[in-house]
Amino acid sequence: MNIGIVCYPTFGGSGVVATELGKALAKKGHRIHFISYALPVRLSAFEENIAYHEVTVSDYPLFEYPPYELALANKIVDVARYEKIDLLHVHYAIPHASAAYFAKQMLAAEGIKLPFITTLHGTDITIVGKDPTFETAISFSINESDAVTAVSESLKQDTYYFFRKVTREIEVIPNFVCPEHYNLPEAGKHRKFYASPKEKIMVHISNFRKVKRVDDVVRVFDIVRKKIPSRLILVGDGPEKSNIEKQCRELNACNQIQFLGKITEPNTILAIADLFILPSETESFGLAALEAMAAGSPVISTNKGGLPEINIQEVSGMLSNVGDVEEMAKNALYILSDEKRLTKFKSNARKQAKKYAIGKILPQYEQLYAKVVGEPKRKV
Ligand code: GMT
Repeated sequence: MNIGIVCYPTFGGSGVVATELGKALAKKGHRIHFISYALPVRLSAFEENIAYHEVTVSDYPLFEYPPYELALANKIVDVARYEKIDLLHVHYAIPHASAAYFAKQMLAAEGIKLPFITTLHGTDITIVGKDPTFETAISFSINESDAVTAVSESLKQDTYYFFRKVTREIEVIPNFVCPEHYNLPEAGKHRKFYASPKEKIMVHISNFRKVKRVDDVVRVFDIVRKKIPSRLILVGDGPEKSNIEKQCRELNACNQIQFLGKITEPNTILAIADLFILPSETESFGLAALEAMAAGSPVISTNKGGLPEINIQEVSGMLSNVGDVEEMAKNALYILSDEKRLTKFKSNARKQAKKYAIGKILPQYEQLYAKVVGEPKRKV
């Protein structure tokens, strides 16, 4: 199949899922056209069957807000016309679903059919999308999609709850990992650069937005480090970063906390993690937690959104209420303080992640693509 994929090119989970999905589809012989405003971060090397089409937006001085959505719709039309794509798959509703709808209408006027699938990722529904500024447009473009998927059951329910006008059936296709990316026995030799053999390593990866509650990560670590020799590695960057640096200084913990920024291969850090911590306010899925599990790291997380669907209490990790730093620290100490228990949690985490191996999830997307392309055309 000839498939267009629209996504954000950044480090966020939706862009990562879209890129890894496209790469896996390309390996199976599909021709993939990524459409975005920059090269997706996980698409750094040449890959067979993959093309990249950049959306450029006019910087005419009149535009205080450059019309990205219009430029994107135009690019989709261009790619569909000349590359003859069979199907468009957009990741993250805003503004990708409405741009896809607009492109579909423009193409229909030329007699070209372009069905599109919208995958909802999380904040496009739970934070940004439910903002009244977007609500009507989001509901409309979800309803007009030829198929809609959500990355967890929780996100599907949230969509119906926040968007009362959404009537479209939503299929849950969970996020996935490529287990071989996380099997890095060689990475262990880097451990000595981050911790002594006696110290445990806790890791957190995020975009440092408020919703991630990175301050709770540091507060949990501050309790843990007083009981067990340990280090904290923080991966990623974002608006809260300088507050977190300040917090580390105030706690006198800078010697034990390392900020690595936006590294492109977090799997090498996850390979040396003893514990991953994700205390988010909400998380539609928590791809970072799944990646950590795939690398054999148990997860301390909150119990909100889709997290309980992937992190299983007392199996792959432990879950707590949002903000319950004391309990999260108690759970972290419970896992880290006993070697046998830690080993068991690590092996359980790997097993749990294998349920989300790409080999199991990819066919679900392929079946959906076949259904959408084969289906009689919905109203144009
Ligand atoms: O977490 C973010 O703010 C980024 C966002 C994104 O678009 O990348 O993440 C969302 O999508 C991921 C991939 O499906 C999910 O794993 C994250 O849980 C979800 N984030 C939230 O729901 C906060």
